Amino acid sequence: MVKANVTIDGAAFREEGWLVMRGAIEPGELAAIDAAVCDVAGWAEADGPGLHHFEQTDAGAVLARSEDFIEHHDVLRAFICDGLITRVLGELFGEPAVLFKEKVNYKHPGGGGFAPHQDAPAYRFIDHHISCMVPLDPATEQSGCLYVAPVPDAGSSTSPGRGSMMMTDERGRIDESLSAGLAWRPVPLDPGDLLFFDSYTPHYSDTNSSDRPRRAAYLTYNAASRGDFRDRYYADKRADFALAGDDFDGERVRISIIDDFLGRPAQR
Ligand SMILES: O=C(O)CCC(=O)C(=O)O
Repeated sequence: MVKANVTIDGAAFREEGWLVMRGAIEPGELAAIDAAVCDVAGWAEADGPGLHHFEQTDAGAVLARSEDFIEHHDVLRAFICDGLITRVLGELFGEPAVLFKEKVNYKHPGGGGFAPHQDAPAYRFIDHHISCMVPLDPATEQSGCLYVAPVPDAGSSTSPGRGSMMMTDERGRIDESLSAGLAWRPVPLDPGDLLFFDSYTPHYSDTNSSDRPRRAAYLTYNAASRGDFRDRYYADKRADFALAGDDFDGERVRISIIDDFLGRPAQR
């Protein structure tokens, strides 16, 4: 079970745009989630359910991301839709949260990083989301942890999260000239920790230069009063990918609606 006694610092989330909760998940629960994520990764190789994306590393083609899987795994559905995370999000949104999308980024050794971006342009239909990163392996600077920065209009918003300043270009990235001016901070995490961040919070990550995978689930929610868009999001994303193909410029594999992922197209 997740721990009942964690404190939820909503003021820190509104001030910073992110919130780290250390040791929030009990080891037994964490082991069950880890095993469930291994099941999902197995589906990618066995033509099972879910939407899976591969990337090329110097060691060969590896799984980069799995998404759209909760209908097929009871352990993950319970953890994602009815547990500590939705309880915290109820506080951060100020009302119940509904799942918008779920994914696992595997970041195998040599797996690509993500250019500085905000998630908002990738998440259609509504303009505000909060994501929770659930690391399953240590996320360190070497293994490719997230770096986050406050948006420049910090503190001026009354929205439940950050100011909604969009800083991205047509690719969905934060231009280098803007990115260079942001106060980036690494967020190293251990399994059991949680990182909540707003869809306007600038973030990026580096290639995994360690010799172990850096797996992490990213669970994205919106305020329930705005509606339930999950089915529409995945129908739209699958249609988009069918039309646009599997890469950007033949150089970067398409795993997102925006061009933020720096991994190479897989040779399989
Ligand atoms: O997993 C990572 O390293 C970064 C993930 C990310 O920024 C994203 O999926 O939008």
